[in-house]
Amino acid sequence: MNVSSAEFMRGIRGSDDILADGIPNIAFIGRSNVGKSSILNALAGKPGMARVGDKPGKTTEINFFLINKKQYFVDLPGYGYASGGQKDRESLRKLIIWYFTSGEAHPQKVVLILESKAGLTKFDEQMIEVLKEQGHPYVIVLNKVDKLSQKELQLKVADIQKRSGAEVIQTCVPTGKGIDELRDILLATD
Ligand SMILES: Nc1nc2c(ncn2[C@@H]2O[C@H](COP(=O)(O)OP(=O)(O)OP(=O)(O)O)[C@@H](O)[C@H]2O)c(=O)[nH]1
Ligand SMILES: [Mg+2]
Repeated sequence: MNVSSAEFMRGIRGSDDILADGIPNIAFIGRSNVGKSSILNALAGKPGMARVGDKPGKTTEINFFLINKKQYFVDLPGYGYASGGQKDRESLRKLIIWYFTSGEAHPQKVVLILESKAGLTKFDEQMIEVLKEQGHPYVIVLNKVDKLSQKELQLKVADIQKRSGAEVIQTCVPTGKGIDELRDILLATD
C-alpha cells in the first residue's frame, strides 16, 4: 500500500470539530523523542511534514494529517518530558490523557512507539493501562533499532513481548527498516 496524498490539517489542544468528522484516527504515541513524528513522516514519504527535533518536546499539540483523503495520522506530543519544566510536562500529559479518555476522539488504532535503548518504561506501561481500560487497540513499535547490536536487540524485543504480551514491530527511520511493514498494517485498503 502506498501513500498518494498527505496533508497537514491542523493542531488542536482540546475540543474541536475535527474529532467529530467521522474520519478514522490512527494515533502515534510514546515518550518524548522516541521518533513519533519521524515515523509518521517516513510512512507518508514526506520528510518535512511533521516537525522533528533533536531535543525532546518538539510536538506540543495534537496534529492531524490527512492520509489518502480517508484517514488521519494523529501525531501526539510525547510524555515524560517537556522543555519548559514540570508545568508544561503536566499540561502535555493532561492533553494526551484527554485525547484517549474524553470520548471525543475515536482512535481506530494506536501506534505505541518505544525507543530501543530504553525499551518499555513505566510511562509506557501506564499508557498501555489507559489504552486497555478504554478499549483502544494498539500495536507496539520499537524504533531506533540502529542503536543496538543484534544481540542486544533480540533480548530487548523478547523482554518487551514478554512484559506487554504484544507483538513488536522493529523500525529504523534512517534505513527505512520496518516502515513498509508498518504502513501495510495501518493503511485502510477500501
Ligand atoms: N538513530 C535514529 N534516530 C532517529 C530515528 N528516528 C528518529 N530519530 C531521531 O530522533 C529525534 C527525535 O525525533 P522526533 O521524530 O522529533 O521524535 P518525537 O517522538 O516526535 O519527539 P517529541 O515530539 O518531542 O515527543 C530526531 O533527532 C530524529 O532524527 C531512528 O530510527 N534512529
Ligand atoms: Mg514529535
